[in-house]
Amino acid sequence: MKKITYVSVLLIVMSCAFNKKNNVSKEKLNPNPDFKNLPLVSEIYTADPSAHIFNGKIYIYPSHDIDVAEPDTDDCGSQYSMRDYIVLSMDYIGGPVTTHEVALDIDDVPWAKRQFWAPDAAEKDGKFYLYFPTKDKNDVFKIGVAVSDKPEGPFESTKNPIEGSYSMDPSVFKDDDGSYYMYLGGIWGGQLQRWDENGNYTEMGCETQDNGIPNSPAISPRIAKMSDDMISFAEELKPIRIVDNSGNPILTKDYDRRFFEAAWIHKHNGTYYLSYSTGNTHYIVYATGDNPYGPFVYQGILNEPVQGWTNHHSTVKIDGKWYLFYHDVEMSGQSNLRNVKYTEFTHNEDGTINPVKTYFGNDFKF
Ligand code: FUB
Repeated sequence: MKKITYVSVLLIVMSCAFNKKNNVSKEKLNPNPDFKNLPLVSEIYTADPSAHIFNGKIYIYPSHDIDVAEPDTDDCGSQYSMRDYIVLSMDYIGGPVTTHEVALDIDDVPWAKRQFWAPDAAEKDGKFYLYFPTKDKNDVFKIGVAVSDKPEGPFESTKNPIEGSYSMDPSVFKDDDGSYYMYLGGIWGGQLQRWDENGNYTEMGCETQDNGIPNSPAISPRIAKMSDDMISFAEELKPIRIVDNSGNPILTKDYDRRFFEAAWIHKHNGTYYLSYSTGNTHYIVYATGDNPYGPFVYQGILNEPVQGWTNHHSTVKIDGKWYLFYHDVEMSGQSNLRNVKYTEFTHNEDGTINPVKTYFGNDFKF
């Protein structure tokens, strides 16, 4: 049983208040959710947590959700209209959480128009790099980068997006040899379907959500090695193949397994684990490979659906244990007002991951 604390009571009261105005969510929320974990912070809404150990502390780079008037009438993600980033930190796992000052505001990004979506961060030679997706003046998602001497910021944005970048949900993985790789992409509102695998762009509306061919291989997330300067790519973005255990590509129509958004890499016992969200089936699943570029072989579920439409995560090893950082909508009951949480997860001896379920009781229905 989780402890009933002052914070829990406050959350229940807030949750009731927000549920009353829950007229923009599409999902049917579980009427009696029994969550296993508490939100990390309750003073702001946070989502899409990218967790790292920097300078011996745990830093979490989340999206900062805000309540906006935009209705959820399409699948473009217009209700996710965030405009700044705020970093969280803990000195140790389970310790008090610090909510830092604003790390980056959209007004300080010269090329940005709207929507600060899921960010990530990396450290190199004592400098910290915040990678973030936002729409440019033409409403096209690109990836920006901002630099700081401190992990919590404030960060200073470069003048332009990373050349050759597109779509959203960047995550940056540091390999054991000191190389850094960016993974990115997301379909539907994330616009990856507008870009072919050679980086050619076709303008299209939100009604075109994938490649439109159910039996064709699903749209792939992309990878590029970072240059030494950490603010540019050392190569063009390349697609990452995700295949089943017979080596056949996961198909567009395979909604339980195909890539949607939120690509993240961790390395365990020499194996590369690519985990990602399946979007409209709400899983975080994972596939494994023997190098950063793949191909990656689909293995199974890492995180069962959470309450709320989106499911977005990161993984980090702390003191020899693996933790999953994720979000749900316990505080608001509203899909675009999320709260970040974490829980431990484990790998089996054969390398598979024990799927995480972050609530007690029946599965959520969508
Ligand atoms: O937070 C906005 C978007 O929702 C993220 O970029 C996606 O991964 C989804 O969580």
